[in-house]
Amino acid sequence: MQIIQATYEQLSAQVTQRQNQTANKPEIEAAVAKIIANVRQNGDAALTQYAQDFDKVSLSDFKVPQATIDAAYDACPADLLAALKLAKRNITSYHKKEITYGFMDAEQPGVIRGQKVMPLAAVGLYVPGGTAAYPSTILMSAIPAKLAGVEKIVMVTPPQKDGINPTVLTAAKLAGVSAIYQVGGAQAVAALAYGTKTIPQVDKIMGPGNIFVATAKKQVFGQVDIDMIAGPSEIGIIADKSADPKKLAADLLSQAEHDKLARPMLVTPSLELAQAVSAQVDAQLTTLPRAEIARASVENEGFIAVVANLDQAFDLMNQIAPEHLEVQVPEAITYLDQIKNAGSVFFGESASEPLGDYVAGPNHILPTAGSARFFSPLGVLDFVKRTQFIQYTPAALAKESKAITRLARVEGLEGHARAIEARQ
Ligand code: HSO
Ligand code: ZN
Repeated sequence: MQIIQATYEQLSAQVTQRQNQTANKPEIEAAVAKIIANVRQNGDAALTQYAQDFDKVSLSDFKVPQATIDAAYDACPADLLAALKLAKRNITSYHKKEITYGFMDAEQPGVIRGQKVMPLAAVGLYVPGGTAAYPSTILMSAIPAKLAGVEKIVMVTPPQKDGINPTVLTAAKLAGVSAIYQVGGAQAVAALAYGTKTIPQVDKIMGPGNIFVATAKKQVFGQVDIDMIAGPSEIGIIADKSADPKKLAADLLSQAEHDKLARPMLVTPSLELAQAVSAQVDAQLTTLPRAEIARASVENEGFIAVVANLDQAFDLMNQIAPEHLEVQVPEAITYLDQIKNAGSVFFGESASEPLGDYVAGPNHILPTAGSARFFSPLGVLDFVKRTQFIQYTPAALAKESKAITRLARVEGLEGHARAIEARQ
């Protein structure tokens, strides 16, 4: 793994350069726009055609029968089901704390003001096909939606020759997914955004997918809401010489194995630790089953930066705004105040990143590519909307009418002023 020793200014400049987002590809934009238009116009017929052309399956009914879901659930090995249930319990107990309620005030005589918080009626969850279909991600998205009060949680996933991964079906049932449809790609996103005869229209589309899915989500934004567009996984570690290089290397590789473009990063004041971690990464790569992916990530995207002190390490990480941040120094949690930009933070030696991926309870759907500067982890708030309301007595309105008509007329809106004066 590349070790960079440079001045803070040089490191900071390198980080800025890496962060520039990749531009959209116009050919993909055009292909996706065509698919969306076709699904809008031809509905289920277009979906059947795409299943044939892209997925090489002939499907007349996209809906996965409840009996298939129940059978997968019943056949789930007991220890696996127990692990999923543990994850569900902790995700639930954590996200329950995010539930917000509206309010109503009566601060001024004759005036009621309030805000009502309501769940979205329906959301669509995209689950990628093949090995990227993570049951844990289904729990992380469907459980907060359920807690928010969403009644209809629709899952779509590309058709698979030998059927949908049974653990995906089990997690969907456990998380309270209402219906599962075998449709993938941009066409699935289009179907959720506009609805077809079989696939219900939703208010928000969530979940990771390939470039076609991500582009489709961007294109239907406005027609529906979407979650953030997730980039490759990132792990940033801040560690001092007290940390164990073996554990740090293992944690870096845990994210490197997600994607060739994943970004494992270590920032440390200790050159000795930097060298030991780099050697450990090489050693551990020799036995990692997904070494090909992890090695590409480590070699092309990963780095170890050696800084002058821990303050500089925090400053650099705040600039990077990593999806995951591990703080591996003594009394790690006392550094909470120094963290400004990060999706999810892991304090101390036992808080290894995969703990958060699976069972701790905080969400693992997190802002990437520096967007932790302005985005938050997925949670209950992503599945609600707010409406505000007012009620005034005639006397309370009379008290404000002068101010209202004055403001209306300065904006040239005589009709507004007259609406108020009609009540005097
Ligand atoms: N670390 C990934 C989530 C994940 N890991 C799912 C395992 N399964 C992105 O935060
Ligand atoms: Zn992970």
